[in-house]
Amino acid sequence: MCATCGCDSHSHQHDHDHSHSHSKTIVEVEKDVLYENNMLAQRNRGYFEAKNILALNLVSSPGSGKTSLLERTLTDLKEQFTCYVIEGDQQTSRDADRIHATGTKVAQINTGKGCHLDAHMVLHAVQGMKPSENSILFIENVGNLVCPAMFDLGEKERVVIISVTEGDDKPIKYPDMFHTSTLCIINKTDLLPYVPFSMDKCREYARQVNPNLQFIEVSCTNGEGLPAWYQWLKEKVLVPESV
Ligand SMILES: Nc1nc2c(ncn2[C@@H]2O[C@H](COP(=O)(O)OP(=O)(O)OP(=O)(O)O)[C@@H](O)[C@H]2O)c(=O)[nH]1
Ligand SMILES: [Mg+2]
Repeated sequence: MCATCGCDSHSHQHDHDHSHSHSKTIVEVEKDVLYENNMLAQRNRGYFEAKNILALNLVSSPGSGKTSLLERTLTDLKEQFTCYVIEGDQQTSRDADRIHATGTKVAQINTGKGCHLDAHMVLHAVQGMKPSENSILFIENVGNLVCPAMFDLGEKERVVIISVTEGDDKPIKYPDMFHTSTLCIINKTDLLPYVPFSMDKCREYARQVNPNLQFIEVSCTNGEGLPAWYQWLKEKVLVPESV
């Protein structure tokens, strides 16, 4: 159970009449937490828009390849964009160390018992980081396909990463994450010969929960497909009007 979002409460949301007092209290707390989060997310979004910062929230199960994707991206695009990274993990600065090694400014957030980043954490990280105008801010969320879906961070786009080792049915088992994302990156395609993963089924399941979802297939290990991801990024970056 997450100490901050009370995700334990979700198992209480049945269809039948359920009037235990503890259940009612938990739902109210969840509403309050999300209300406050959404207000702060709007504040973050306004800040990002004012400074023309493209903020992207990278979400996935643990180990799908979020940090690997960032390592490749930051290395390959360092001459073209100014980038910043916020790293979310329960413990350690291992991912921040990997990002730091690419020469990118990075802030690590350790959530402790928490299973997701929230808008308040991002606000604090951004205040310390002071990203420059016309930059890209990548926010790597805690590896978790459930709770981060509920927490708006003020990002422009949410990018969900799934790797072929996880099984092609994840989009219908964890629909909220795929429903709230703009782009789905399917990673570890180099392993396709060794695992029972149907690309067609995965896309079909994902479209059932989000007909507008875009897909890019990549391998962070051999670099296959990364140019399509870089192209997607370039199209999202708003070029400031010349003065
Ligand atoms: N074969 C293969 N392995 C990959 C690929 N991308 C990442 N990996 C491996 O997958 C493991 C997890 O990668 P990470 O980038 O740490 O994953 P993550 O999503 O950042 O993990 P958390 O931050 O713990 O949620 C590492 O051992 C990577 O080397 C890929 O495209 N192919
Ligand atoms: Mg990581």
